[in-house]
Amino acid sequence: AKRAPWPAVPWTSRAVRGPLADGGGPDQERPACAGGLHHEAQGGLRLPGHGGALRGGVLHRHERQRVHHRRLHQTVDALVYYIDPENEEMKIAYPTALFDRNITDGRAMMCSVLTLSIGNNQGMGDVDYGKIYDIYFPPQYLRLFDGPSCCVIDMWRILGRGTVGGGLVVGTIIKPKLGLQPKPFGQACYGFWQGGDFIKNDEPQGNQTFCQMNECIPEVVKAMRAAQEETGQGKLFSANITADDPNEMIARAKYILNQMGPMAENCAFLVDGYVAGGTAVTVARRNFPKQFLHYHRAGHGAVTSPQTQRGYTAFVHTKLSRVIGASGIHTGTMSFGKMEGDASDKNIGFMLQDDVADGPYYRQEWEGMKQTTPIISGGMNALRLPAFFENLGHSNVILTAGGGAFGHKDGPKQGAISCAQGEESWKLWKAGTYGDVSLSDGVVEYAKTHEELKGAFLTFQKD
Ligand code: CAP
Ligand code: MG
Repeated sequence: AKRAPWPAVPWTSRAVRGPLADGGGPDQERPACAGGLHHEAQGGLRLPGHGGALRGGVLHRHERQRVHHRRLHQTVDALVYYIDPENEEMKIAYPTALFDRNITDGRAMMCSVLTLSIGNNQGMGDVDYGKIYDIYFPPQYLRLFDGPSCCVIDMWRILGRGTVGGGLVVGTIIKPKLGLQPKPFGQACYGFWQGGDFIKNDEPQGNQTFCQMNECIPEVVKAMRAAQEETGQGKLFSANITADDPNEMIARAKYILNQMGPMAENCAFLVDGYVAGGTAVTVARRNFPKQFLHYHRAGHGAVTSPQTQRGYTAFVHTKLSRVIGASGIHTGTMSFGKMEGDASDKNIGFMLQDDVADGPYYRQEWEGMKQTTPIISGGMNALRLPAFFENLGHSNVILTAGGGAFGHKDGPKQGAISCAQGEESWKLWKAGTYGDVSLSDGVVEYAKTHEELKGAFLTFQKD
């Protein structure tokens, strides 16, 4: 069949609104979203019995040959433009015209990008394995996505720290497995807020029968008001609005905002974006653009783990979250906590926060799109923070430490303060306050005169 030449494929709607709305028309200058499907020792798409020759990625066998002989601008087919059988590496360019757009406003749809790039290729009978290691968005196409509306800078403002270099937001998680009912839940918040900034619902908690939202949120509001009055500082709470039904999410969010009243901006919305999907994230982003959108990613390891030969990496997953507008996303602990990851994961942080950043294959220009702030979590405590910051190079992130706060021998207030001291000790060491000593010696030196960090040593140090 004769195909319409690309880029003359009609691009129907131009009614794109919002701060990134100036990207109009077909995006044909550069090969569109290029997904790098890759291998490493065990990744890649391979034809069984073909001695490691790479298979044409998401393309059908017969299509593959055809696109090889056709120039990109003649078709909306995806193009496999690079194959390195040795390294089991392949790169694919997708004309952005292939991706579906909203009928309402012409905006781009991440689900369509994913359907094409990580869709059925993952289940094909003759695909042994294949994983996306990087994905690039041409700026003109990127502008059709929402991007974040808020980020850590808004938190700094609420906390009274200005808008530049406000440093670590010290947070915690209240775990449902404690079985706390609304009143003790509120008391736990109050206790932590004596020393800390930010509390999040644990991702499995929102409206359990033993702690229902319509009783729990009023207790949180009460605790927040009291803690703010007593400490003279702003406090933040991230409420889980994740649900199967967008109407339920919106109902939860409206209820919470209503309860928060004049403190509404102190409230973030947590969406468990891997299990509930990108649609849930977009529901929150579009309906509540004034709220910090907290992307939790429980379950992502099923596709992102280095042990998994399919799916995409944590780098790709977190990068996509900035495109669709998360204000903050969990990035793991870069080997310093309990979750999988290694020190090089700091590149995830750079991709989320910088305006131009290098992924493993592609340099992404964000062209002023706001940052998505890394949320570091999972087995973190004060003692693990200095080396984490040293690896990352800064501390402008959000910490949520569950055990690291409530597990502190003197309680959550001291646990929270110890985390802030962990940050300060790193800054002082870096500034040379302790002379030419190792980071850990510098932190020990600091702890000698700071009770809470000393208490963290007595609680968390293993040897
Ligand atoms: C951390 C946590 C978070 C994980 C998620 C948990 O608790 O609440 O969900 O951090 O992982 O349930 O394990 P602790 P990630 O602080 O007590 O360890 O941040 O990598 O998405
Ligand atoms: Mg959790």
